[in-house]
Amino acid sequence: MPSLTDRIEGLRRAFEEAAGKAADAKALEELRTAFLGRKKGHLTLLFEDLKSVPAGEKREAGRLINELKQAVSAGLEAVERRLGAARPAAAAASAGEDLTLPGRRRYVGTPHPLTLFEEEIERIFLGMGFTVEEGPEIETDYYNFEALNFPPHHPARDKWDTLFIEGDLLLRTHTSPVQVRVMERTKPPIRIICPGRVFRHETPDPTHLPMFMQVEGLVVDEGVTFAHLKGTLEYFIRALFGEKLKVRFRPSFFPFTEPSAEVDIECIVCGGRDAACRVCGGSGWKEILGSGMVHPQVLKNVNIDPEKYSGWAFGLGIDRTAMLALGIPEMRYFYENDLRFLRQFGAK
Ligand code: 2NM
Repeated sequence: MPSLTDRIEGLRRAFEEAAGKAADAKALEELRTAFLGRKKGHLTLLFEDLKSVPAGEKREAGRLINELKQAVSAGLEAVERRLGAARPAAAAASAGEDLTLPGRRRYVGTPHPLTLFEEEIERIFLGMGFTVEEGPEIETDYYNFEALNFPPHHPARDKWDTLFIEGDLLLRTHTSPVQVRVMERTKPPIRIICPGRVFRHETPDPTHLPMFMQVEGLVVDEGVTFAHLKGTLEYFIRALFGEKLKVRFRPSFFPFTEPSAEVDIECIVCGGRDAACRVCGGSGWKEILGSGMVHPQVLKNVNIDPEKYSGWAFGLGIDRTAMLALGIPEMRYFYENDLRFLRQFGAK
């Protein structure tokens, strides 16, 4: 039996020779097991034999075994580095690949820009205590027009604006019928917004489509005034477009509100400085929504007492407002589902 010192020296040489020859991951693992294996590895056996070394020589023998263990660990790491660096480069070269090319990005789907914009509007109103309500896209004449105080011969009832289905049925031209339905079944206070698709008999052009998105809002309670309408809509518009934006209220008319107002914001494209601006036409203002105090007749129609309660409402086109906010020149882009357009929005 050779001395422990000789065995250590022999194992060191054996390791170095084997490490130099190891050419693949399998050889590396075999070498690791042979030397560091927990049960039968050379080093485990050496540590076991250390027990029978005479007391005076134990210290020095232990030091030598530990030294070998460190040398083996370092040697295995060196082999691992050599194999790791060589393998992909060699494999790639033989397969004719160029590892310096950038990776291919995989496109995962993202929410539609109109969905993102609708959610942003919802977030602002949810923050003010509103809730979101939805309703049917196919409506009756009553909910779409009559309950909303449309006179029998009002032009908006004309077939040029409304897509009729049959009999009493039509495609809703706004989301106001959702608000009528909520008022019918809810005792004030009411604070809701109603987003959804609406339909009009329109010839498509850059800013008109027969189907688009709208969001309407409604507040009904005791003591609600035009000041609440102004304050709430101004807060909403500034939250959406920016705090410093100029906003103006301009008298208007709707059958279902009295008084009524349209709301303009300063043109965010030219700021009123371009007489030929394609967005505001040089006026410096851009209309973004219609609003007003709910007509007492509308409240009566849903059995809410207009002597006790009052309300205000607004309606806004999501598509048109998103076009303005995002600088999109064609409403059709929202519905063509061209990936080159859609990929510009949402998380990448
Ligand atoms: C608008 C403009 C002004 C409106 C009114 C109502 C209801 F149901 F309460 F009477 N809903 N929405 C309204 C008011 C809508 O859209 C331009």
